[in-house]
Order: sequence, then structure tokens, then C-alpha cells
Amino acid sequence: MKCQSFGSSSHLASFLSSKESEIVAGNILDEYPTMKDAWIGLHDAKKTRRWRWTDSSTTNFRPWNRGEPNNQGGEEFCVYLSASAGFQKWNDGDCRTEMSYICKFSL
Ligand SMILES: [Ca+2]
Repeated sequence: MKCQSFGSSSHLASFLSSKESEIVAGNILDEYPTMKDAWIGLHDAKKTRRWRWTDSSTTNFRPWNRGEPNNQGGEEFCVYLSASAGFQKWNDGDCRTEMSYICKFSL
């Protein structure tokens, strides 16, 4: 996984609270105003519709976008921040789709 090239403690970002979500969304809008949808670390690796964080975080904070997760086409096992929802709402998507992604690691 690309995030782990930043170190073994680096993973696709987990979002554990609305505060954390707001801070990251604000940073994206300020620093990367042209950014489109971006993958985060929530996924359904076993394809059982149970969502887990790749960094093993265990919160149940799940600000899904309206009507999501909808598993469109039966191929949506990864989760991204929706640019059209100001990066504060989530959508499940096809993991094979190339898009930006957000890593999280300790400094
Ligand atoms: Ca979806």
C-alpha cells in the first residue's frame, strides 16, 4: 500500500470523530482546492459489508453521504471522502478506481 512507503506506522487515514473530519476537510479545501474525491482507510476487505479501518482503529464514526454505502454494481469495498460533500461525507467505491488518497502517520 502506498501510504506505508512513509513508514510502517503510516496507513490510509482513519477518521475517528467529526472534529478530526472537519480539520482534515478544512486543510484539503485550503491547501488542495482542486482535489477530487480521495480514498481513506475504511474498507470491507472480506466483502461482508462490515467496515474496518486499515490502522485497526475501532470507532463507529461513520458520516456516510446520503444513500451510501450503496455497493453500486456489487463492487464497492473501499471508502472515499466525497469532494462534492466538502470532504466530510463518505461514499463506498470500487477499490480499483484511481484517485487521490490520504495517509495518516505520527511525527
Ligand atoms: Ca457508493
